[in-house]
Amino acid sequence: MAKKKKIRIELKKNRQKRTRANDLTRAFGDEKPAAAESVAGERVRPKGEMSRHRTIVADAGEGPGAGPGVAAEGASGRRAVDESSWLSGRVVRVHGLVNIVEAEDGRTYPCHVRRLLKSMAIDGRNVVAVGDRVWFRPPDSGGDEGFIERVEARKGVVTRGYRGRRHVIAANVDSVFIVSALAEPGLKISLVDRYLAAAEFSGVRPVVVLNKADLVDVSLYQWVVGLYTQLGYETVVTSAADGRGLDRLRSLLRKGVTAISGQSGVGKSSLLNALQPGLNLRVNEVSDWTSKGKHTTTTAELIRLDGGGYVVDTPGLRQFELWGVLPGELEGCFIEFRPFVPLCRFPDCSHTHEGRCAVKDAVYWGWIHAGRYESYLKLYHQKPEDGG
Ligand SMILES: Nc1nc2c(ncn2[C@@H]2O[C@H](COP(=O)(O)OP(=O)(O)OP(=O)(O)O)[C@@H](O)[C@H]2O)c(=O)[nH]1
Ligand SMILES: [Mg+2]
Ligand SMILES: [Zn+2]
Repeated sequence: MAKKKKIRIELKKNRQKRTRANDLTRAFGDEKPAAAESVAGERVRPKGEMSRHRTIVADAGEGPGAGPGVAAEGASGRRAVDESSWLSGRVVRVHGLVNIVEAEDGRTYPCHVRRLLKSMAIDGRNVVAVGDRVWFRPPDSGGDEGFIERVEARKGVVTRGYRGRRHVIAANVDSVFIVSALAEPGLKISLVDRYLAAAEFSGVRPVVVLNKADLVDVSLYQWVVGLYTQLGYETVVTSAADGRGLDRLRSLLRKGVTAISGQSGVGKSSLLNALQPGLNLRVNEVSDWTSKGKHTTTTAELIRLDGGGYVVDTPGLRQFELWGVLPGELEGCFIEFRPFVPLCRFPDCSHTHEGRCAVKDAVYWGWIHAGRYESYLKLYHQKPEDGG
């Protein structure tokens, strides 16, 4: 663990964004194979920094035949593929080894992933995630399952870290609702901050949703709304039970793909059911949220909404680690820290123990909320958070 950390710090080269263009060493280090270049769309880290993450399948082209999914095959002796029969679609559900792909005409096909694509993935998992845009070969006549031949480059991803591995929960996500409950289970600011940091890191627009407002005196939580609104995050107080806030959510959902995340039992599925009657997503029937019956939603699913837009209902996570975010990159995930970071005495200031730290000064003067700074420290020291 400690060894890993050391390597990571070397890689960090703090403040890479300020490196001048005439730095030849850096330019050299920047050279990447063409395939890596084309995945720039998969932003898993703040702008302007090199990615340490290898990407499974890269793609620059529009139609079948343009990307490395085929090129890689060519290197080992191109086989004859009839790409004209491929269809494009979107993965709406992953069931073990079978992926449900929705073609453009709305029909769904169960599909396996071609072995070549699997071998290109680092951990063998998550070659394909819900929301992925794919090209697939539909089942032959008489066959039951098709084959995913190519996966397009991803844009926004919702990931979680679990036992040191990165798990993509949803791909090509524009926005993420970070759902918390004001009660049952009680609000945990540090968990909200953790989700917010993850969203910043992935370049996905976060919306803070504070649900179960019917169970509390909302005036006691006005400061939370104020805190996140001042940071520039859309913050909505909702109740799946009495319907407040749902209109606002509905209008936020109208465009693009929104992932619904948050710990188990906060009411993610209930909110979606209330937003679109008829969805009938399974919700926890046990009203006592502390009892078993937790983790009612078990797989992510992409759902088309009547009013436009798509949502991905996700299962609450037991543990939510910020996979792949290095301690030195965290400062960029706390948006209000950004203006202060360049003012610290030491260019590689971690804002934890150093003297003349502009971030700590800002906390002292109240320009940065102390609770947010505490969340930063927790994340910096990689303390796992019980996500439900
Ligand atoms: N009073 C009240 N209860 C709610 C509200 N929203 C959800 N609940 C209840 O909270 C429990 C959990 O709701 P779910 O929708 O299953 O929660 P979830 O976030 O989807 O949980 P997972 O699928 O396990 O991640 C259920 O018993 C719901 O009836 C709300 O706004 N007010
Ligand atoms: Mg659910
Ligand atoms: Zn500092």
